[in-house]
Amino acid sequence: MLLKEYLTDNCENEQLAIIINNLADAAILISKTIKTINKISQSEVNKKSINVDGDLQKPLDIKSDEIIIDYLKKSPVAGYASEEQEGFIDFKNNNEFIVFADPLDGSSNIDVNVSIGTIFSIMPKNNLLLDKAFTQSGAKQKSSGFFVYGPQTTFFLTLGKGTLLFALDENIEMFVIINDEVSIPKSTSEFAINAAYKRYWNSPTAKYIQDCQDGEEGSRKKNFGMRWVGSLVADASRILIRGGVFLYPSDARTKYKNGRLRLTYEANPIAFLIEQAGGKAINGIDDILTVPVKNIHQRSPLVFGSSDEVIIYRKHCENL
Ligand code: AFP
Repeated sequence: MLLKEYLTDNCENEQLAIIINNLADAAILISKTIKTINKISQSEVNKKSINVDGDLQKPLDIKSDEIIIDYLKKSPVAGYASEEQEGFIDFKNNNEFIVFADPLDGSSNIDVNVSIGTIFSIMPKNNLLLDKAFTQSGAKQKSSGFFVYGPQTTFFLTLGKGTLLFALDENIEMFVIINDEVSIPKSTSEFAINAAYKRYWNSPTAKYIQDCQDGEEGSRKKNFGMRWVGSLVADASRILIRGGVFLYPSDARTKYKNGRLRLTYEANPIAFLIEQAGGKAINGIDDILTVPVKNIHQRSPLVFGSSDEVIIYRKHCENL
């Protein structure tokens, strides 16, 4: 079944269906743009700038954001917030839905050909003025998804009725369902964390990871493996497909005392997909989807994946 057909049959709100179809078309263009990178001079690719939050910004980050804005301007969308924009864009209309996006997540992997992607979250304004609508908690999402530009271009989507996985059929340039009921295994023996920052970890994180590393001789009585792509969409895709637990906790670095990832356009959309696939997503203690939003670029600790492991990690945080 094609994405368009799935949305016709399952998305009650026609405007929401149009927005998702247009975001999918934007992703297809972003995917193509990335693949033609060899036609962009290497100096252009490596040109760096800094975004509003002090993070590295590359030409493809900006290009991806521009592509999404072009497609949203053709969609029934009232406003747009992005990692690459300081404040939200007001499209000056009375449309009901607003969109958050990380236009190109994992951009430090662009010039080394590692999977990167686009993350989005869609919410209704709920009769709020735009500035208030953009500070609603993740529980208000009506849809979220992310595209992975990797060996295949894939697309995880939720409308709040489970999580689905699509793959781009390059011959017809359309997304086709390959799994209509993505389900994360409750248990796992694979964790994902950037172990280089061990000296910055809080004690719950240090305890949880040490127990995993102690293997079957330790308290967990089983061996664990580790993966860390350095691209949230790639790690989330693996976890949605085969299970696992992802941790980007708060740490002792000043810039990351609330974690590195952003709540509105990274943690919230990922958490919605993970929960709809039977997993859990927390900031340590609280479910991500309940965390109050104070501003668009607010950072949050993020631990998500196989529910058994997230529960064990949460117990360490509760015992802190
Ligand atoms: P970039 O977009 O700057 O590459 O950051 C990617 C990311 O936001 C997320 O996709 C990764 O999971 C995480 O940062 C990697 O962070 P570290 O580089 O600190 O491991």
